[in-house]
Amino acid sequence: MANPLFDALFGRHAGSAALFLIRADGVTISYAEFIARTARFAHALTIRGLRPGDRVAVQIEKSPDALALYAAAVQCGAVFLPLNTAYTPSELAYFVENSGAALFVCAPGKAEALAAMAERADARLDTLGVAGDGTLAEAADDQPDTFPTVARTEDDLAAFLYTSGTTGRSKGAMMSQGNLLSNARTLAELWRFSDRDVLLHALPIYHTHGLFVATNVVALTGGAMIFLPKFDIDSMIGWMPKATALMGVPTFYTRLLDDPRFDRDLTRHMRLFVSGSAPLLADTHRQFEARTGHRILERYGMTETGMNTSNPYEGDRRAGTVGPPLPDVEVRVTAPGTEDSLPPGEIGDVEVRGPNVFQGYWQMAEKTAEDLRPDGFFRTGDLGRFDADGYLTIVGRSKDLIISGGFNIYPKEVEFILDAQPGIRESAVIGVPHPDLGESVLAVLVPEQGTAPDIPAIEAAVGAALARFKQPRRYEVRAELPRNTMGKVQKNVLRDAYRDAFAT
Ligand code: MCA
Ligand code: AMP
Repeated sequence: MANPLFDALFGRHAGSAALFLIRADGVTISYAEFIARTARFAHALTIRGLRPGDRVAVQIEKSPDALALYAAAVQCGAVFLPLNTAYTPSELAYFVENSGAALFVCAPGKAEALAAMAERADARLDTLGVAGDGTLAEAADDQPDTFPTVARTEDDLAAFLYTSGTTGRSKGAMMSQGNLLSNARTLAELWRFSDRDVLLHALPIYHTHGLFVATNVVALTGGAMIFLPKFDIDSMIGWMPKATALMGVPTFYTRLLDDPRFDRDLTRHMRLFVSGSAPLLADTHRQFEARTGHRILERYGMTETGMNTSNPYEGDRRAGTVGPPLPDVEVRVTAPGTEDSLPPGEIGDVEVRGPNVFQGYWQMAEKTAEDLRPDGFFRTGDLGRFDADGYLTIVGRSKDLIISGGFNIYPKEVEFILDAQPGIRESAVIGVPHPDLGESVLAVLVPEQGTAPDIPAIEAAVGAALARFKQPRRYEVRAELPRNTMGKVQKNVLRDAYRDAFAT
């Protein structure tokens, strides 16, 4: 029976001896082996009682088994909910509870610490490690290596990805099979992926970039991936000769450029370098070309929409721009507060419509209605402008968001913790330029009059509550926050004041 996403990505390769994954230790996994492992996991999920439409939340380290769990969720019609491995138990509790996950899969070493949370959320707890270990792997091991794929349509949900907002808690962006499939097809064609490609994969697989852009595009076209646990400069340099393409966040490219081994000879055979998730400095783009002769292809996307625009494969890849809209995606730049498109050259709100745009936020009809217009355009919260020839440039954000090394941090979430600390009257969290991460987190604290904040105690409280990447890397103390006449905190004034805080 048909399951469009599973059939297109995995089902079509059943029995194929072609290479799919190359692990960091050199061990290879063919499509046939991967699909057999997937089937075993699909049986294990079914035995656990997971039914089509049920959510399976996972916080596990990157591994071929972790990827097979994604494929298995798709095969049995479940909704896959991947979670950042850095999230703390209190962050996780929200996602597992809010999604109503029937099953929560974590790393074996974390099971003890997370058991009570899973129980409170009424989710069954299983574990999956990187060495074929864990309770879910054990349940899968002796299952059959084929599984009757559960029928789905393109409108059925395939994944939830949580994304924060400028106010309130994180929202579960509901992605349908059709959302993921249309985007993978469009990108594969535009970027000319084929079964001859070998993608150097060093991104995490709990975000759109590493999972849906990288993995889906490669699986759709029958190529292979060098599947590294994380970005490590020596492994990147060591494996580059075996790859044809790389997808990364801008930090990947600045780190590669910082290494003298990364040169024209090492990259001569490469077909494509793609960058996204955060702005790539035009300067990095130029340095990259001068060093390697390759022009990085920059594209632009979001969790709620997948990819929206891309510089061309053939033709001008323009530094500092994110290229024209994808062939099946409409992008408009509107005058703030209106639905009126602005002419080229004028800066406004970037809005997106197409088969890539998500189905709404899980159980948040009001938030969905705020961001998704009745005519189908999604308000991205990014500010941009079109050139006369249709290239989009992202010039900033109307949403209060920090992007550090490709990870999103919503200041409100950090300020909420800081404001609750003893002796703190209020706080403002901002992103300031950082040479390695693009932006880094700086907190401005306003203490109660006559007190000095206890920074180590504040750091400890923040550390217990928030993933490491969200924690401020620097604290500044001020008597008050700059405010405009409406009383709104002027974060731009703070960003200017601390612009050089992380300069080297
Ligand atoms: C790790 N750390 C970070 C970050 N990553 N701190 C701030 N920002 C980060 N991005 C912290 C760790 O907690 C640790 O803290 C220290 O930095 C070193 O950790 P390590 O694991 O060695 O990190 P790293 O190797 O330096 O990692 C940096 C990285 C990684 C390679 C840039 O963060 C990364 O792979 N980022 C990619 C994110 C991504 O895939 N984004 C796509 C989402 P300490 O030592 O102090 O304890 S956006 C998306 O999907 C949209 C749709 C799109 O358009 O693509
Ligand atoms: P996320 O919510 O994790 O999906 O992050 C999406 C946000 O990342 C977008 O709304 C943009 O602000 C930013 N982003 C992604 N790609 C680019 C890019 N190429 N240039 C500038 N910003 C980008």
